[in-house]
Amino acid sequence: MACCGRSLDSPCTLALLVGFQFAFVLYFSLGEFDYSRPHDVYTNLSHLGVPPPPPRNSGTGPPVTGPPLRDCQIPSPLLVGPVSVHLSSPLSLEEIRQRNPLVLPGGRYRPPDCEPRHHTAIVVPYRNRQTHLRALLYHLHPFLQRQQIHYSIYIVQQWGNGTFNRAKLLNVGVREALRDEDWGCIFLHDVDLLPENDHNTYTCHKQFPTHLSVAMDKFRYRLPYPQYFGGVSAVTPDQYMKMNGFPNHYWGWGGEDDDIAARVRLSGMKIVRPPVAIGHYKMIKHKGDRGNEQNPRRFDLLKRTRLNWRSDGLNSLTYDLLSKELEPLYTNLTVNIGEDPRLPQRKIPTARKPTPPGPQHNTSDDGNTAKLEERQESKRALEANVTMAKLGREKTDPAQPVALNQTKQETGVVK
Ligand code: UD2
Ligand code: MN
Repeated sequence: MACCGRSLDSPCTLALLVGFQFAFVLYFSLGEFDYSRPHDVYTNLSHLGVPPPPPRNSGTGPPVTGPPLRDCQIPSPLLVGPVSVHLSSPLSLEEIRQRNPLVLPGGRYRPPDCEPRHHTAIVVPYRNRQTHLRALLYHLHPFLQRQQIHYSIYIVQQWGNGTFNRAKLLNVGVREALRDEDWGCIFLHDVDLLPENDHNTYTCHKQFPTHLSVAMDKFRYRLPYPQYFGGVSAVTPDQYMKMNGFPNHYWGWGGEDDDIAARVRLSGMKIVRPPVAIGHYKMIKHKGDRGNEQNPRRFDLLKRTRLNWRSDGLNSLTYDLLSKELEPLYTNLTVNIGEDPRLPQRKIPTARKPTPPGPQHNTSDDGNTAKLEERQESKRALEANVTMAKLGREKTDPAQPVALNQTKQETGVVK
C-alpha cells in the first residue's frame, strides 16, 4: 500500500487492481470449499431433530393433533460442505441401518421436526453391484438427511442375465416411484457415484432438468463435454413427461445419456447445473460388467433421436414388475424389461420370483473376471461430442407434453 501514490492510473495502483482481480478470479474458480479437509459424512446426524411430543388428549372429543411443524430452513443448518468418501470395504447393510436409525423401511426418510420443502425419489439402475450399493447407501443416507428433505431410494434391479439397459430401468423406476407418492423431483443416480459436497442439494430446478455430477474425479473434476448428462441427473415429473421419458432401445453400455440430453433440447428445455465447486463426485473404480458391453448401435440410434423421441420412451414402455420389497435401506424393484431384440430369445420368467440384490448374487465387483476392454472415456467423450454437435445443428422441435396415462401395455404390475 505504502508504495502507491494518489493517482488512480499510477503503475502501483494498476498492479494492485490487477492483483485484486486475480485474487477474485482465483477465489471463485477454486470455489469456497476446502476439499482437502472433508468432514465425516455422518457429521451432525445426532442433531437431527426429534418430533415434538404429541399433546395430551383430554379423553373426550376428537383426537387432538399437535401444532403444524414449522417449515424446514433453506439452506439446512446441518450442512457441512465437503464430506469424505469411503470407497472400499463398506459396512454391512445391517451396520448401515444401525447408523441411520431414522430411515424407515423402503429407504424412506422425512425430517421429524420440520416440514420438508422438497420430496425426492432417488432411482438407481442396478444389477450385481452389491459392494457399490452398500457404499452408496452408507454415504447417501446421512448426506440426504442433513439436507432435511423427504426422500426415498429405489433400486431398480434388472432381472436375468440379458444385456443391461440403464435408460429403460430408469423409466421403470420413475413410473413405479410415482405410483407410491407424488414426488416433486426424481433423481437418476448411478450406483457407483458418491457426492462430495452436501451443498449439492438433491432437489429439482422448477423449469429445467438438472445435471448434478458436473465435476467427477474420473474426469479430473471437469465436465467432459458440454452436453454430458451421465452419472447423476434430476427431473420433475413434468419435465420427464415433456421429454417423453428416456429411450427404451439402448441395450448395453453408452449413448443413452446423450440421447436423454438430446431429448431435453428437442423438447424445448435446457440443462441446468450446480457450480463446479459444488458438483463434486467420486466414482468407485470398476471394470465393465458382463452383459453391459459397449452398444455398437449407439451412434446410429443417437442420429435418430430427433425422429424417435416422441414414439420411444415413457409412452412405449413395457415391463413386468416381478417384485417390490421394502428393504430397510431401500425399495427393491425387480423387473423383467425383456431382451435386446437383436439377441436370440432366452427363457422368460413365468413366476414372480424375486432376486433381491444380496451377497448371494454378487460378490465382488472387483472380482468380475470378464476380460472386457478398459473404458476409453476420452474417446467416448470425443465421439459423443461429435454426435451431439451434429444433433445441435438440427432444428429444435417444440415438444407436445405426453400424459402419464398414455403409457400402455404394462403387464403384471404388482402394486
Ligand atoms: C457412464 C455414465 C453413466 C452411463 C454409462 C453409459 C458416468 C459417471 N456415468 O458410466 O451414467 O451413461 O456411462 O451407459 O460417466 N449398472 C449396474 N450393473 C451393471 C451395469 C451397470 O448396476 O452390470 C448400473 C450402475 O448403476 C452403474 C450404471 O449402470 O453405475 C452405469 O454403468 P457403468 O458404471 O458400468 O458405466 P460408466 O461408469 O462408464
Ligand atoms: Mn460407473
